[in-house]
Amino acid sequence: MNQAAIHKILAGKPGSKPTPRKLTQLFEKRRGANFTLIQDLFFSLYPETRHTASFKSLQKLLADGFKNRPAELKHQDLQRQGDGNWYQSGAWVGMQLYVDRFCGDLKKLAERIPYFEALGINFLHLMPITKRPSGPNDGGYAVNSYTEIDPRYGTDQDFISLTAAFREKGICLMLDFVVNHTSDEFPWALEAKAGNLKYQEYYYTFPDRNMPDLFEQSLPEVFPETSPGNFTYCPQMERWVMTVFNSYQWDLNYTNPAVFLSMLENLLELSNKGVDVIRFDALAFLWKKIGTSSQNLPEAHRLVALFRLCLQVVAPGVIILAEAIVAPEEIVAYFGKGILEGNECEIAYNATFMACLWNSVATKKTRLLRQSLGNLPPKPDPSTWINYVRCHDDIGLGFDDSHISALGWDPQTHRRFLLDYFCQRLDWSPAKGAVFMYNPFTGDGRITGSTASLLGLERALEEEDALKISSAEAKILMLYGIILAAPGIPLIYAGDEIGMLNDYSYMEEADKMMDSRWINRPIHDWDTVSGLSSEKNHASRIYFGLQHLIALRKQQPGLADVCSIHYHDSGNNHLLVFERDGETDNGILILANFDESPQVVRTALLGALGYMREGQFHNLIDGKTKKVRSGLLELPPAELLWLRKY
Ligand code: OTU
Repeated sequence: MNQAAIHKILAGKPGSKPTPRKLTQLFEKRRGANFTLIQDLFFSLYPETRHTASFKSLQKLLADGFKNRPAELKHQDLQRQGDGNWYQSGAWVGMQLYVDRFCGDLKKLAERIPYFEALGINFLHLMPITKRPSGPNDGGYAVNSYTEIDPRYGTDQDFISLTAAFREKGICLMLDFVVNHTSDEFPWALEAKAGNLKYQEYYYTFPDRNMPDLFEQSLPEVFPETSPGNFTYCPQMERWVMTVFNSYQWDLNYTNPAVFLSMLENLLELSNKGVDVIRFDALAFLWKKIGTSSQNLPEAHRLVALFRLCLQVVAPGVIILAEAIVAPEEIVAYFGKGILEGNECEIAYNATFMACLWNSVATKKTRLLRQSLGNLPPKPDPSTWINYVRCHDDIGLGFDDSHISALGWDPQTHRRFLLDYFCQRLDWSPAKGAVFMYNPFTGDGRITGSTASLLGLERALEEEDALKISSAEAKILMLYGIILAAPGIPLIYAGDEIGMLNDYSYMEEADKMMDSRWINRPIHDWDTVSGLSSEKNHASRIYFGLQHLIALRKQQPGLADVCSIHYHDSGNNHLLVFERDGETDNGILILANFDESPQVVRTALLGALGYMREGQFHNLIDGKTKKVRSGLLELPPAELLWLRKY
């Protein structure tokens, strides 16, 4: 049983409106229940603080955090401790967006709530909105503040009002906590540059290249094209500073307990503003050790669990998403293992699923997907996935090499093929993507581009080829129809709902031109939105198709996270076939054809699984029951079926 489950028992049945006294009692209980674990984790990371006041400071932060938490949020916390885990409901459908590029600012975003409601979106990930440097800032992932709203988005008050409006409408809000690094203009960095030794210890700084060179022997590079190496020389400080990401993103030194405590304070403050899900950015990188890749180290896990257990004492309704785009089994580890099982992050990005979907698009085959996902270690019960097709970052090809080899493919050559397929190096490929961060030494590269452009819509529109346009539309809806049926929270990338293409304008902006991820961060096309009308053009067909799938998903109890998933081998490698909640009457069988030609599946399989009776099957998507006369059911290219159980 994880700590959250213990808290549920301690909280008992939520009364209608608990008194402040009762709320405080519950806080004390949670603090008591988490105390030993918090203490253990803290002293295991910071053994030298045993005889100092650090642990007392931590306790005070928790008490202050609770005191400052608005009563409304305390009540919401208690409601969320009711039956089940609120984030595992099948009713959540998310969207990720840049506020400025989507609609301008926070006030205007509040006015767009009807747009979200119409599509069925009730979970929003807003890309960073706090203060950042005016020059290059990695889309806000270089932070000057963890809690103050950047004036371009509005005021702190606008933000508080927005969170209140979201609460009223039942919209869940996710924001980033850029936990691994600050910008080089963050107050601590400015102090460090000015020679303040205390703050130099907030980062990894070194007087010469000795330590950096030792680290470099085993540290991979995240942005080899724009920010090679992992250290940057700071002339003001006359020291080298660790910068694993961009040179202006300084890695925080979590071996210093003061850093943990200050960041905990920031985390609690952010949560108290009414954020529901906190996205822990780049959390795999939190602990550094010479001789290792400094990713996914056990200390990083303990640190995340420590943040989590502290946050839970103050705000049990707030949960954490792991942004760990790492090897499949390493991702699952962020749900917590051993004594930390279910005590680390509640949600993680299902990056393996995403990468395998794109692999299936290029190869038109599904075995790698089935094998990779079928072989994943099971996630703990109280955790869930975010399933997505595209996000603001690149598509990393993070498959397990052994799975690629098992298919008889050479991993290196296969990755090269995927880059060629998506990044315009093969004449016959419909995809129009771009390479991100090609590393000539390792041959590694990642892929970027919008969903629609990667699936051929851009090229098809250029060629004015109606058949190719409809093929691209079908692929978009097929991929989204798959993630909408997968266990977890589906997350739509804003713009995909109207089939937005690559945006090449970044090439003209000095602070963006080197970062091809901007190709998929478009300015939302409201003209297209206002022209949406049933079946008229590609944007309309995608939008209404997606709207229909979202509504359908919410009606199907069998698609909630807690329901089982089972991948079936249909004998046809072009088809992805998986079943949700198959043990019950709510069972749904999902079939998708990744090939460019029609493909067949044996009706005997559908019958044996309970999705066919007397030669008939019922497809929930078009609401039709059809009869199959032969022993084979044929799926046209990019066809998606959600079959109802008989
Ligand atoms: C995250 O991604 C963010 O999503 C990016 O937008 C940021 O640039 C970055 O952190 C720095 O804040 O390197 O290319 O293996 O892939 O954490 C994306 C994990 C990234 C990394 C991921 C990172």
